[in-house]
Amino acid sequence: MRLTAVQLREIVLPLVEPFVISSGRTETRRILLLRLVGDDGTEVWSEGVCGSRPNYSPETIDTAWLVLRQWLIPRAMRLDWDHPSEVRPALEREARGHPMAKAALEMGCWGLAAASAGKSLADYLGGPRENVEVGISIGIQASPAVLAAKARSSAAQGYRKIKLKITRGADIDYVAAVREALGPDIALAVDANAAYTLRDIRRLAELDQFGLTMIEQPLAAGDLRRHAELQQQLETPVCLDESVTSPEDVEDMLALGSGRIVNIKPGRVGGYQSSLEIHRICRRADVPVWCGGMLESGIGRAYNVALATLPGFTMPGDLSPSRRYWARDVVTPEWTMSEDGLVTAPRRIAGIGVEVDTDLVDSLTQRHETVRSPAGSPDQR
Ligand code: OSB
Ligand code: MG
Repeated sequence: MRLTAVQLREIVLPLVEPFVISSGRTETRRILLLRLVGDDGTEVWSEGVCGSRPNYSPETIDTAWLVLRQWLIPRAMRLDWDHPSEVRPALEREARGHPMAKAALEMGCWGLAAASAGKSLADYLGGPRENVEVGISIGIQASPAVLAAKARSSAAQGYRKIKLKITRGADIDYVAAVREALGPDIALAVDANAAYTLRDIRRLAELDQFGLTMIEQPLAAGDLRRHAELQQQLETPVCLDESVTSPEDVEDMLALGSGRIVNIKPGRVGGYQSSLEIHRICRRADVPVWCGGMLESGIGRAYNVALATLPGFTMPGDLSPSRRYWARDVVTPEWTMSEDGLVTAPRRIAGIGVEVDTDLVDSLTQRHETVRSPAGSPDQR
């Protein structure tokens, strides 16, 4: 397969309610979409997970646009691949870093391969799970009481895991109110998005009393050694999110003891090939993984849901239905969740498994640019 054209698009989608994490607030999502065309005429959409500000990761939608247009797309176009697993090594040789930009393109190549083979993404990946358990990620709220009310309504909707965003100054009281409101049985987790330092160790240890499933990314992304020190002093399992951008990061986490659970966001770790490797490493080490989210549109969600059908994804993913994010999603049908908190991986339509509403995408498009393959023969490396 060779790429003949890749279109970059930026669309703007307003969230139905603002989403607040320790490092910032999002009201409207600027989303990077790619439309890939293969030399057999197959077309597919993919999505980048980068935000508009570098508050979660160093990448933004603008850095991804630049590196995709200038380096990654031209490099991928020189490749004639038999299998999409060949794309990642070429992109890694071409550019250091920029895993989110790479993921948007690399996953699109997997989508293209699946579509070209007449298979759904889940079938192409070989994921056996029909339904995937869904958890909700609730942003920081104005008070413990407001948060508890939101958590209660989420539990009533069927979510299998409730994850609360926390930060310094909005942690213990908030978690206490939710545990009190929901009772001891529901899976409850917290996500600090790197808000703490090792000096907060005693405060973080107070969270042990709530029987949390995990504390996600308490410390800074690069703090693998410090996470190990923290994990030794906590009963609550540490889950890494921002710290993991490659399979090597997971090997380091395991060697150091920096955590016991991994949040795999394919869009954060460079794409599917990297995600499959992380999944394999974690299965071998008996470390549970789950699929995180980045407020994706229905396009990015398709890639996440398909990945989460793999056997190592044993914990509920941040794979909420379209309505939790958008008044209207860009795909048909929209993503839904059953009353008992499951999302089904679509297997009837080849490729990403849902149709993209291109009229809606057009009307939301802020800018677009198409990179076309120059005439000439591809190289094989
Ligand atoms: O840390 O998991 C995170 C959203 C934006 C940036 C970081 C995170 C999140 C979420 C949202 O938790 C999960 C979702 O998409 O539902
Ligand atoms: Mg997180």
